[in-house]
Amino acid sequence: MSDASMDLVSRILGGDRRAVARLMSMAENDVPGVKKILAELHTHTGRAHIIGVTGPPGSGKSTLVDKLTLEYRRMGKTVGIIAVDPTSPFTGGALLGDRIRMNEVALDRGVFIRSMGARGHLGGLAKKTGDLVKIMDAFGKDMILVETVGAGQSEVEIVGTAYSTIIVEVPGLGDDIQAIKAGILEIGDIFVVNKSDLDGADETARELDAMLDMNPNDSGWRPPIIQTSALSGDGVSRVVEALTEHMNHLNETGNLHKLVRARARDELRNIIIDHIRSLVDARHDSEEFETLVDSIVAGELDPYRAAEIYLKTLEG
Ligand SMILES: Nc1nc2c(ncn2[C@@H]2O[C@H](COP(=O)(O)OP(=O)(O)OP(=O)(O)O)[C@@H](O)[C@H]2O)c(=O)[nH]1
Ligand SMILES: [Mg+2]
Repeated sequence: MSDASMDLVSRILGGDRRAVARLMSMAENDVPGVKKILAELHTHTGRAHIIGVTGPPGSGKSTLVDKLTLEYRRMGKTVGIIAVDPTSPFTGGALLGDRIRMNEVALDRGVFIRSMGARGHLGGLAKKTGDLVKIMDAFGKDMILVETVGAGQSEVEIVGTAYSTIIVEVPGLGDDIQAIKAGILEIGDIFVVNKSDLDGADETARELDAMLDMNPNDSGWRPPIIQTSALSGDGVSRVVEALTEHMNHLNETGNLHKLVRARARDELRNIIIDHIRSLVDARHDSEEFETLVDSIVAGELDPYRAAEIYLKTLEG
């Protein structure tokens, strides 16, 4: 590894915020050499409690994340916040939630905030989020909060790196509540009915409860449903308690080990796929490749057989 890379690693481990921001940009842009730095940091990870926060636009995720952060800071824990917005073209520490983050959380040295939009990350947002989580973890943040908007497949993947996932809903879902069923119920460890200062919170909580009854999971954990008003902070300490209980549950049942293993498995698989892809990309206009293309066009080879032949040359 180059001196500059070594320097970046030691600066991050030493608590240098600018070095962290720099490496995060490098990871987002996938610059050459970043893999070696992430590899070096890997041995310094594994301590943080990673928490996913997802839910519909405007449900109060950022407000809740800020209030959770204040609670954890009071408990003496450091916090990393990663806000992912797959619908935003912007990236590099700007935008999402920032309008409300001009407060004590943003000024606190024990908190590190990073936002990431979709630009240049098509399909790879979940992986990039995983990289940012890794960097926050190596940086020594005790709690890492990953906020992402929505309830679709990409959000499920983005919060897939979390140990505990909070789903934030709001009162008055009515029939819409059915819409959150697919995919989201399974990933929710804690359900929050935020904006409970508005009408209809009890009813939404009851509907969620009924849905959870109809879809029991086999992890032994019944997700609690907590009413909050993130704006005033009401109920937020109960979310903190539930997160602690969920982490204890994961530890006691051995489910944490299973989660960690599943993550390691995904990561290894993705690194291998990336590697093979880059091998193919680097040589896709090589002489062997073009000769095979000619053979296919000339009707001498079918593309499946040609692919087999080509893969053999990659192995060598
Ligand atoms: N009445 C009420 N309003 C709230 C509450 N929590 C948040 N809000 C307001 O709801 C709006 C959206 O809050 P955010 O925290 O930005 O919501 P979000 O889910 O992060 O929004 P996106 O990231 O844009 O999807 C803001 O105007 C908040 O002030 C609450 O408990 N009660
Ligand atoms: Mg937000």
